Amino acid sequence: MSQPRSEIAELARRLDDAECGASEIERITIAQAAFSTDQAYLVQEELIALKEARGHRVIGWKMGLTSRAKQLMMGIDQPIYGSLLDYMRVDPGGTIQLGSLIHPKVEPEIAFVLARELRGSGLTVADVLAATDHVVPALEVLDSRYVDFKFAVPDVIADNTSACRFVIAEAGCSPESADPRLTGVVLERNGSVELTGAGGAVLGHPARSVAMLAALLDRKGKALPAGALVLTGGITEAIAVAEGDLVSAHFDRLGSVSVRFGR
Ligand code: OOG
Ligand code: MG
Repeated sequence: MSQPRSEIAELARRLDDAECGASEIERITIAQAAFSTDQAYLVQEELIALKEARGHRVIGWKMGLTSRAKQLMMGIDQPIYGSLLDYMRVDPGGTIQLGSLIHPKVEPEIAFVLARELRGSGLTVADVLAATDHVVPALEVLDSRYVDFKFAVPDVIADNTSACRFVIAEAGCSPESADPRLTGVVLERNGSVELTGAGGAVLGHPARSVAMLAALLDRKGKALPAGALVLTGGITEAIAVAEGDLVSAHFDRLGSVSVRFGR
């Protein structure tokens, strides 16, 4: 079912306002049960265009719902993608102010930085690894713009997959010196272990998440350019945060990344 351009634009504006005003909104599929995944990606594109019109830049991509932990947590078993914009990037060890967010959660991820363009729908793990410059520890901070952080697939796609903030460690490793599938991670809050996992939780190999992203973008005639930054998806569940929390993710061989939450 096609939807008038004006409705797509209106949904994007509502989501953008919710993010900018840190106020939650009702999910789209409550009023529009037939709202589809294809329509949702159009809303996402429009939402990003609104931000670009204000001077923001897309600086990377993210995959979501790529691990069983995340799929079970959110009740959705379909991987999805979104864009990362410049204002979302926080320096490692930096502070995120909770006052400008709705109900943020944080999750550990392995990020890929590409040395070469990746394009097409049939890429293998080996193709992705051969095109990878380095892999690097990341924390993603999600903040669904929907009431109670609850949504169906089209809702979360329209909402740019809950993208909010992200932190990338200063240094990573080549995928030859640290196998991303076997890379273990320990997620800590204020020095106590909260959750643990390994890269293989992400679609069997986090490089498969990059291949799936390339395939999804290919349907739109797009490629991942050389230098692209890709967050491959939460390895563990995401944890809710409170003022004063220091959250850190320690990855075998890759290193650590942390972020603090302020008022
Ligand atoms: C959707 C985004 C999921 C991930 O890494 O699984 C995501 C959500 O859970 O709000 O970023
Ligand atoms: Mg994520």
